[in-house]
Amino acid sequence: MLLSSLVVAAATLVVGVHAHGYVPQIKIGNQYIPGWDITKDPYTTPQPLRVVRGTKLDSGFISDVTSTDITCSIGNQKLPPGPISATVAAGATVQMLWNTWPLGHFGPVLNYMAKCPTSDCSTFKGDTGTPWFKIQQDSFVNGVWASDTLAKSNFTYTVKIPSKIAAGNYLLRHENLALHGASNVGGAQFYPVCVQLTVTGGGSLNPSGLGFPGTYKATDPGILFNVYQGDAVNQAYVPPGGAVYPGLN
Ligand SMILES: [Cu+2]
Repeated sequence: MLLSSLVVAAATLVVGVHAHGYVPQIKIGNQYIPGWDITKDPYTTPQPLRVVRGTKLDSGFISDVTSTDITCSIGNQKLPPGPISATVAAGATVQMLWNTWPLGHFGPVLNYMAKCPTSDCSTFKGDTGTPWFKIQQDSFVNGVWASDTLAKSNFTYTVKIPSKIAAGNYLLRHENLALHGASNVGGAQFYPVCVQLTVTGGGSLNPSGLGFPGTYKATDPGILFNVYQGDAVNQAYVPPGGAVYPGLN
C-alpha cells in the first residue's frame, strides 16, 4: 500500500513536471463537452471531431510569439477534419476544464475571441490579420497569480462570453502564460487553447483589432518580466495584449 501510494505520487509528479496541461473537456451550463484529449484523440482514426482545436502530440509550450503556433497552440496549421462547435448564449459562461496545471508555472490567464469569417470555424486559422479581441483577463489578484488560482480550482477557469457581441461563430482563444522563466527574452511560455463556439443571442458588436501572431512582442513588459522581484512589482504587472475590449457587456 505504501509502495503503491509512492508510485502514484511519483507518477503525479512526473505529470506535473512534463505535461503542463491541456483541455480535454469544457462545460457549458450543465453540459460537459469533449475537448481535445492528447492521450487519446491523436491516436484515433478517423480523427474525432472536437470543439477544442487539436494540437500536435504534446502539451508543450510556445515561446516564439511570431510563430503561427501562438494562435491556437502547436500545430495551428492543422485544421479540424470538419465543422463542429459548442453552442453558448452571449452573456453565459464556458468553463475550461484543464486536466492539470503545475503550481509554479505562474502568470496571467488571458482570453480572446475572433469571429470566424466563414460559415463555420473549421476552415479558419485565425493567424493572419487582426480578427481577435480581448474579452477577459486575470493576472495578479490579492497576491495570487491567476494560473495558480486555476490550479487550485480543480484546474477550472470560467470564461464569460460577452453579452453584446453579435451572434455567430467564433474562436475562443484561452491562454495560460507562464512567467517563471520570463526574465530572459524568449523565456515566457504560452499555452493557448482554441474552442470553436456558436454564440447565440447577443447584440450588434463586432470587435476585432488584435493579431496572433502580431499583437505580442517578445519584449512586451508583460512578457519579458521578472516574476521573482516581489509583490510590489507583481502588483504592477501589465498583461500583454492590452485592455479588455470596451463595452462588451
Ligand atoms: Cu514546464
